[in-house]
Amino acid sequence: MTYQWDIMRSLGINDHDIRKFTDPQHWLEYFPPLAKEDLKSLGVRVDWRRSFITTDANPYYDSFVRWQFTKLKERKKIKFGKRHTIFSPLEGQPSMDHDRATGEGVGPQEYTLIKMKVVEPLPKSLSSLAGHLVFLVAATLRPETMYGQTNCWLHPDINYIAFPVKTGEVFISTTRAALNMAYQDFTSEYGKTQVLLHLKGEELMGVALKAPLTSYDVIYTLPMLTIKEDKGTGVVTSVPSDAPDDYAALRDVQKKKALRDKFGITNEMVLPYKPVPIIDIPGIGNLSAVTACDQFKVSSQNDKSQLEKAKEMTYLKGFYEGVLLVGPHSGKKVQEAKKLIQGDMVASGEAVLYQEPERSVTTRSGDQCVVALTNQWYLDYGEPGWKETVRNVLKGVRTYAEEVNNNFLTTLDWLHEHACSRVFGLGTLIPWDPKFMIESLSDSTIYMSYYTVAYLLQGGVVNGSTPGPLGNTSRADDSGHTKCGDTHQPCLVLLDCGIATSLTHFDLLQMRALFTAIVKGDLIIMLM
Ligand code: A2H
Repeated sequence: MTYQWDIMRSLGINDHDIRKFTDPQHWLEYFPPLAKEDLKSLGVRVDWRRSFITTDANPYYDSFVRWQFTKLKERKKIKFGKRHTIFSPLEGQPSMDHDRATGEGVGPQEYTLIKMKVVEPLPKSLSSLAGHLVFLVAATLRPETMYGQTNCWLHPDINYIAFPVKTGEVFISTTRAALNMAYQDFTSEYGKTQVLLHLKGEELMGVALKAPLTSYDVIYTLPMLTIKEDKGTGVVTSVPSDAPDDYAALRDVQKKKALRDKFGITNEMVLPYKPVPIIDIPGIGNLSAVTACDQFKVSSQNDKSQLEKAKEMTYLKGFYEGVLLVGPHSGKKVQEAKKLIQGDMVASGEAVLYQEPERSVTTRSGDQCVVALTNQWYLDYGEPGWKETVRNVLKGVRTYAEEVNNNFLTTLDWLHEHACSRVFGLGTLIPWDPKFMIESLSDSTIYMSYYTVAYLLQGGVVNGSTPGPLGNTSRADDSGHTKCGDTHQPCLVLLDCGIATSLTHFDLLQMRALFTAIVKGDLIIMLM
């Protein structure tokens, strides 16, 4: 493990001086002049008059960001509420891209947790839970396939825990998934799980379950060796009609008596279970996984390359062209039925929604992130009207490379609520709720425009401690108000103070379009 202290030593800073960095302000004083010297020695040509610090150590920039956020709030683009966010339990706050050591760009992934009820009397390994309703909770992306469940998969070597949830029921999953659930209000104490039992997968083999929607009265837990510990709950429901992984693994257990014997699986738990036709895919049929595994001669659950081909053949086509053959939504396309069936199961208490990071996210402090429901200020980037405005603006922006334009469009598609508050760090405090700070990506969306006028305000003094060429007039006072112009609107003030040149600067940098996108034309009108 390399500590920050080691990195600073490697930069040639002595122990006495390293101590000073415990004051975050010291970073702002120490590094900028050195970076400037390095850049100069590289021969980089820079207009140093436009350098500035982007925290509240610089009152000019601070007032610029406060103005931006006040404006967004007035326009109802910033909201408050519980939202699913990538979150660091150690730091106790959302972990945004800048805070991460791994997992940049990773967001929450939603799964449906299928509640598979352990049939009473409880098996020996769970006997201490007698009197509780106990569920193995399986994470699936395909709730509409639950009509075809034939068994439940557990990995014999993975560790699971049994823990109580708010409803009084007991869930069984991996510890990692339980922690995510605890941060999503599943447990009675936020962020905490009370472990009732530690169980190895092999102790839970051959357990009888009652699962929602399936035509089989009782199904059993069986071993699957390809289950990943760091995905979902480590409990996987098996639909051999539509998932090649499930079909291959079920065939393995059905064919290999030695495998059954090893885990105490009896014939009755496996042999009567056949894939059930539940979805028709035009051109493939109503047992797509069986057809695909046969076609690609998948030999076992470990036949990775052939399974990949089988999955490629079935999944995409199944989603876009598959038609449901069973249940109240029979005849509907899979795409349409998925949400409806998910909704039905959630409403009836047979399933719950669960989220986790779509890939591993670790913070710079080394913490493994979860998805948490947290109260926070968030930018409502998902609002359709706002997106439409931005799309229209983008039509008028020359991006030179088509790829850049496409990247903007793709981002606009997936962009949704974005947490913009945090509880510690450097930056600008939220003007109307100063116990929160504006997160360091959110305060940089239009900061480039500040370069256009920075030299007039600060004249190269990075923390704005001495007035720039414009004098002291446009500097914000403590409340965010400025001496000239009306309330907390530094940009407007700049104009009031006579910066006619800024219009040209904005045009030059093509900032106009960006501004329109973000504040719906406000600045343009002001600049005009
Ligand atoms: B799916 P993604 Cl019918 N290890 O549910 C391995 N696989 C796991 C897992 C784990 N820890 N946790 C969940 N899964 C499986 C049904 C299904 C699924 C069908 C068709 C496709 C399909 C029945 N099994 O998934 O890596 C679960 O199997 C194909 C995408 O997060 C879950 O949904 O994309 C899926 O993998 C989640 O995979």
